[in-house]
Amino acid sequence: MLWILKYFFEIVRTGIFLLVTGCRGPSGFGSASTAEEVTEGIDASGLTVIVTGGASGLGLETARVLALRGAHVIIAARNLRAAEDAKNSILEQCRTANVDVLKLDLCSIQSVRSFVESFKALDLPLNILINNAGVMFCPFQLSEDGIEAQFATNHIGHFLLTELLLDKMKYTARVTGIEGRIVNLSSLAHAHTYKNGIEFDKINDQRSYEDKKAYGQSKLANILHANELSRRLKEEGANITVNSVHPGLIMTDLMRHSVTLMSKLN
Ligand SMILES: NC(=O)c1ccc[n+]([C@@H]2O[C@H](COP(=O)([O-])OP(=O)(O)OC[C@H]3O[C@@H](n4cnc5c(N)ncnc54)[C@H](OP(=O)(O)O)[C@@H]3O)[C@@H](O)[C@H]2O)c1
Ligand SMILES: *C1O[C@H](CO)[C@@H](O)[C@H](O)[C@H]1NC(C)=O
Ligand SMILES: *[C@@H]1O[C@H](CO)[C@@H](O)[C@H](O)[C@H]1NC(C)=O
Repeated sequence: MLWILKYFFEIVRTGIFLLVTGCRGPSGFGSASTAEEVTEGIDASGLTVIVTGGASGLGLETARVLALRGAHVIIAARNLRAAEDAKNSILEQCRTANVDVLKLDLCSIQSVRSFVESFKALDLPLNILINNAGVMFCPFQLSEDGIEAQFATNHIGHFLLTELLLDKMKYTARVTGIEGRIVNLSSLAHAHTYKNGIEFDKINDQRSYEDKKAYGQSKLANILHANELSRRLKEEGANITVNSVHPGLIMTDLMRHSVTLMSKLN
């Protein structure tokens, strides 16, 4: 009997209850709230935002609604055609939207570096960085830098991207007096990882690779990184907050490698 209570308490405590029921949390919003509702009345004009993976799924909705609120949105995507389509679909709904597309393949260190160069060449401020792009449960594969693909895309690429953009973000926060934001899209899946959490010695080891645990590992790295960076920025007195979020369970292309989840779509 006690374990039922304990289990129930756990569901409430971890927010799964709110997630499934759509009940509103302390913020006044719940999992049933839309991005438009959450940002209603917010004037984001004057803010510049980078959304990685902004050409589809959650990233596209994020880019769309931020643009709707007046932000200058940079869609960072590896597939430029999809990104141009995304940009046009946003413009169709909102003629005045300010959206740009820049090439970024997070699975490539070289590509992350050239993205940052192109972005800096635009000479824009940077207020918000949304580390959203991700892959899930893909078969074992090494990036061109020899790193396992989920870890390379979900964590290493974003790690480097954030590092390279941090000066720009600190500068923007300082001269504008507006708090900067870094958001990492993590997942509840961070709790489902290898026995030792992050297997530092085996990240690129095909023999011990398990697609789901490797995803959890990369998502755990997202959270740990957000926590540590947040701590350091606070210590430095930089006016930038760092958060990681679990966005809920949404049927997007992310499920392309998961037969079980895909079958729920039909
Ligand atoms: N959907 C959920 O239920 C859920 C739950 C928990 C966490 N999340 C997290 O939420 C984030 C967004 O997921 P989503 O559901 O919106 O998935 P999605 O629809 O598959 O979108 C992911 C985006 O990331 C891009 N991407 C993948 N690899 C990339 C790379 N190497 N370089 C640049 N872009 C790359 C994809 O581009 P391509 O189309 O070119 O591949 C796509 O635009 C992910 O970080 C995911 O882990 C989602
Ligand atoms: C998440 O958070 C920190 C701080 O934003 C960043 O440096 C790191 O690269 C991000 N981690 C990811 C996406 O793995
Ligand atoms: C930090 O950001 C907040 C919110 O934008 C702002 O009110 C505050 O004045 C900023 N602080 C500094 C020291 O710039």
